Amino acid sequence: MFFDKSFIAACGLAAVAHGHMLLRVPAPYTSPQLQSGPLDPSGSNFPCQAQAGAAFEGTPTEMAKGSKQKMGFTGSAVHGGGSCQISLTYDNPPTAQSAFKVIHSIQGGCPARGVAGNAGNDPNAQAKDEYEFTIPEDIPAGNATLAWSWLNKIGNREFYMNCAPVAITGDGGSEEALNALPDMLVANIAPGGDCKTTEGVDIEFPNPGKSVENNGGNLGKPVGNCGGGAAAGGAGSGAGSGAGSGSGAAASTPAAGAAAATSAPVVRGRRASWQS
Ligand SMILES: [Cu+2]
Repeated sequence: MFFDKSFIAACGLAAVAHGHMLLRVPAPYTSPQLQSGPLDPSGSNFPCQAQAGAAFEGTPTEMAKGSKQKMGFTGSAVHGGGSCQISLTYDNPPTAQSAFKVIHSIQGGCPARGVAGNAGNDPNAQAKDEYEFTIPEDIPAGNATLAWSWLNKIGNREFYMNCAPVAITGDGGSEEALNALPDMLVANIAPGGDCKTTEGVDIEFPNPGKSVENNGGNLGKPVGNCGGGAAAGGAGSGAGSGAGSGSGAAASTPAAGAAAATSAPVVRGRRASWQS
């Protein structure tokens, strides 16, 4: 049937019928304007729904290190939930080579807890569920991009990613602590290599990090070469010592141009598997 359940649940086919979920809090970038729907399978708008010719613009939300923050959404096409991550990069603007470091993982029940299918059909509705996360104390201050990534449970195999400009404030912090966080899991699109999710499974992240909300559900690992989501500290002594020797001056100012240039190649090296 034209309107059977699987058709309705398939984002790619039913975009007109239901719209999709959009990040509401923290305030997303105003440019590029958020598009309704998952990222293109080719990765052409990875990360953050990047668009050729559209600069990343928006007023950063200030977030103090150690503070509790809230994440919320607009829309009702929650696709049975799934699993989400909240990640940061200090690259301005974020690029396909940026390392997004995970500060919180939600396994099952995101962006809606306890919903089997969709939560209605109003793309403009404020989603009921909100999620709390903490800005780590030990990461650097600076302007950053916060990413919400979502691997939906029901429907087409997709990768959603909306981003928000944030200003991390507070003293101290180190690039080493940032680099030790896991890399954001990318699946179902070209930048994720052959890493895929399975319909009906709430993705259990290979490396969710230390801050995790577990909502149960049908947890299971992604399939394919998903990189293990290894923390930077475990990436090998070569990369570790390289970062250390090159980043002594960069540790407290990752957003500064010179510091970012010093650290970026090390980070990129870790993500190179899907680029080659
Ligand atoms: Cu959708």
